[in-house]
Amino acid sequence: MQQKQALIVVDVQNDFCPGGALAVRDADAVISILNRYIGKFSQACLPVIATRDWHPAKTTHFKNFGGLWPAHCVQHTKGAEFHPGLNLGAEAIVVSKGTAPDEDSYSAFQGVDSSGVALTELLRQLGVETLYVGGLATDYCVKDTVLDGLKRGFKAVVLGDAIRGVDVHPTDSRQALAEMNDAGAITLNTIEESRL
Ligand code: VGL
Ligand code: ZN
Repeated sequence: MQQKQALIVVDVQNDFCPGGALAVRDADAVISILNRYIGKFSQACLPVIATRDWHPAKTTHFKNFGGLWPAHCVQHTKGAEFHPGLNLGAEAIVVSKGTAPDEDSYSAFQGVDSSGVALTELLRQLGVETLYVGGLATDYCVKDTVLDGLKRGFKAVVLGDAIRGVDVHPTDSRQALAEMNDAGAITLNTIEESRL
């Protein structure tokens, strides 16, 4: 595997998985695929970054306070925990986003690590050039993270079979993938993984 790559596992949290407050259909199907990528990246000593939606109980992101969504991924709740099936090693870097009560953004580039370092800064410090992005949800956080990454000069590879979308409208995920590809992201499916 070439160097200067990082894996970004987006928001694989209980609330986005079956039974969660904002469950994404078939979300748990991404877990075993992402576990294999996590294994590959860890083995190659390449960074693994796990993002999480990390909201306060009151935020303009939630329906009750003027936003779009039912309450989800509230800080320190079970719903905000990573799915127990996700094998994040101790070396995984956790990036939290959506933490401000007036924040209604989706991109992981709005997030910070446990020391408050922003994602762009982290990636630059690690010498990362290419982002491999999978997780939830295709039409929100995955999309905005990939588009933001491209804007900031990173190359982006979308892990095509390791993403699932909310699909408020049935074609949202398909459109999101098309938008990411139009902006310059490549899609990789595990069948083609031998390229890594
Ligand atoms: C997300 C909806 C609401 C996401 C976060 O991470 O894709 N989607 N909050
Ligand atoms: Zn959210």
